[in-house]
Amino acid sequence: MARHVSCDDIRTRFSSAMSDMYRTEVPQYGTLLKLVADINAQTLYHNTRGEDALTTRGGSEMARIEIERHGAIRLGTPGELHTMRRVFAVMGMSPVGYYDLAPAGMPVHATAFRPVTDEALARNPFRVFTSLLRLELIEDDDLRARAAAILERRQIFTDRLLTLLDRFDSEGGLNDEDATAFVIEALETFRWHSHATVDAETYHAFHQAHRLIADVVCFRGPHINHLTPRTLDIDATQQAMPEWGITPKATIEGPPRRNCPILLRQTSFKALEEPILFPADEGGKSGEESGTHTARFGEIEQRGAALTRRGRKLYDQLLAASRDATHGLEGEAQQRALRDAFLDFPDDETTLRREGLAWFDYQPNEGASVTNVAALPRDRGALVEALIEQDVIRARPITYEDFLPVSAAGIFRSNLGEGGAQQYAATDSRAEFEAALGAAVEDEFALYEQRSERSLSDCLAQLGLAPDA
Ligand code: OOG
Ligand code: NI
Repeated sequence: MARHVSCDDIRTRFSSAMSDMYRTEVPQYGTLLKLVADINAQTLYHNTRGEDALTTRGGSEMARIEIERHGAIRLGTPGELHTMRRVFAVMGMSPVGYYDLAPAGMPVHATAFRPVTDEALARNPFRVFTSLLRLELIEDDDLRARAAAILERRQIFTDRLLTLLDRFDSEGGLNDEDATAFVIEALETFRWHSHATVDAETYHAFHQAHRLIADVVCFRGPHINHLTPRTLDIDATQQAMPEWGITPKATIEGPPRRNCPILLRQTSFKALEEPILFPADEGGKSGEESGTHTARFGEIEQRGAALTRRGRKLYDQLLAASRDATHGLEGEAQQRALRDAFLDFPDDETTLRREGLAWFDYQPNEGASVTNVAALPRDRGALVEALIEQDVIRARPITYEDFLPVSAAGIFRSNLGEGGAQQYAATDSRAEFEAALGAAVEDEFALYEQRSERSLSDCLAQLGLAPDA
């Protein structure tokens, strides 16, 4: 029997093919890649934040940084989400986390498909923020029914892709030929279509209700709306963007610049106004009509340490509290106010670790050994601290692999335009989301905790300090 290609390989082939496709579709994305590569090289050369900006196991993060991307798509129906989970499963990507964007005025909820193990993340951490339109939030009955009918009629996956998904599910993998076909077929779902599926009037009616609704409902598929490279210095990249002919949004989302980067900082360039064609009306009285649609943009991100629940709570509190101070500010002034608002968030690795605010990965230092076992503390926390102090082991922050709902809402907003801001009531729709998905989303905190715990027990075992009970 032909051997199966590993899910990690299929993911890498797919993300590289998608990056190539997007570069052709949106040339500014290609410019952004060059700029980020340039800044990363400079940052590493000057090493001010270079290798230290790479958290977990420096070596493997260095290898992944050049290919590291995240993307985003917006789906229309529960069935689409269900099949999309099977598509990502072929690439070793699982749904992690639940993001409700309704409180931020977006009629969608979402998850992030991504690899979850140390090994798979080190190979290629490709992630896709995947939202599902919540039709029930469209107030107008008639419009809601029209949207549902249009979405019901479309098929965003090719027949061949569906056949390959069945084969993957029944045989537990794909051989090389099928893996190649899978990448080609799956890419079709993410492709841009400049022909809308509805006439101009219908498009404008959805657009009026919410720009996001028009973007999801009026096209043949869920075009990839951005692909994001990872920068080692987002402030420098943001600053350099205009010289490269790119206009960034005014403020960087997420935490302020710090000595120990935490979570995720992001900025984007504005969505392009792209020409589209509406089909001729049904009576054939008029031919194709031209128009424009803004959806696709470019984004960059800088990743820092994953926070524990406790750290995350502090982050959410400080971010909420900062809102008054940063209100109406942009650029440097906004970042300065944000920095002040975050002074209560410890900014050295030792405190972050001792106070249980961030997750760490533990490894024995090369050639290190324990000389006097009897003299070591018995309490695990104290033991770890003693071993770090004696230079026997090294702790490094674990990289945050997920997204932030407030930042995501900021990214959505800056690319959909501020007009037509909406308020939706917060309703917990996680159960509906998971029913559509056909699975529970994984808890990101539990994943980080497992990875941290495993690294610590492996590390202690390597030093002959494995707990015997
Ligand atoms: C997704 C926006 C969220 C991020 O990086 O937070 C996102 C979208 O616009 O569809 O990609
Ligand atoms: Ni993004």
